[in-house]
Amino acid sequence: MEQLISRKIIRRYLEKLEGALELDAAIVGAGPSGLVCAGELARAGRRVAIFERTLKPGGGIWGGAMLYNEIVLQKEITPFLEAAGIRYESGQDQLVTADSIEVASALIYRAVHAGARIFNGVTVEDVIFKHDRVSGVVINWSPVLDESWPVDPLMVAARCVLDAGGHDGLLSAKVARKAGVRLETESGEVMGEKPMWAEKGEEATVANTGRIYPGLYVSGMAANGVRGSFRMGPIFGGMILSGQKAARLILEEEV
Ligand code: 48F
Repeated sequence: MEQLISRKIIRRYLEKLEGALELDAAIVGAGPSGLVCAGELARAGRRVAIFERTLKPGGGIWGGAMLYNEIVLQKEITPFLEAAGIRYESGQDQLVTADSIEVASALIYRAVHAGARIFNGVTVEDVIFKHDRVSGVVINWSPVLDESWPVDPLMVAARCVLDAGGHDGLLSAKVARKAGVRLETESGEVMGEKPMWAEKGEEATVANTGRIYPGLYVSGMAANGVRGSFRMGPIFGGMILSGQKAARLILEEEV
């Protein structure tokens, strides 16, 4: 019995991993923008996988604000919330609140159920860079990297890569540094996130979402980190719109 359990798990996992070695889009990080983008691309029939460093897809959603597990969204996002089956509380102003656990689990379920694969505990440590284009990701088990063990990674080919890795745009910075290229930003490099300004940060995260190098896209807070815009804290409408915009652009421009 025990060996049957093990065999089933090993076989199935390897089937999933092997099925993800050639992707239309490889997404770095299962925060809200990455999850929304993955769900939209999978619903459009594209091969998409998310590689998430931690055990827990959902990124910054779970903890709400200072562990108060509620998040705030703009009223205009409510059609998306309703389609995703997420309940919310509405008042007189332009903001609604939702339970962060319900939002995180709904976004994860929607992405996976639409056909996106999430590989948790896997870090994207580098990209494949060929013919002046980002062409995939280089992955390794997060604990291997945390322990600095000298273990070589595996590689996944992808027609494009989305850096949805959150606040600092670290992967994009690594691409620019290691490939020695200028990114499609004002300064040609990762500009660094600015302090808090909720309204500006929300607008910017959507405006900043897009291609920053052939084959490389940014969304969510990584987009603000890369293009030097403000942060916005526990308001999440911009993250959802950013994920949708990333998917739209990838469908139009890449796959
Ligand atoms: O930061 P994060 O939640 O992504 P986001 O879509 O959303 C930001 C908001 O949660 C919040 C905010 C309010 O609107 O400002 O912060 O920008 O999630 C990013 C995910 O990417 C993972 C990381 O563990 C997190 O779950 N991640 C980061 N770098 C890597 C990675 C990497 N190199 N490889 C794999 N996963």
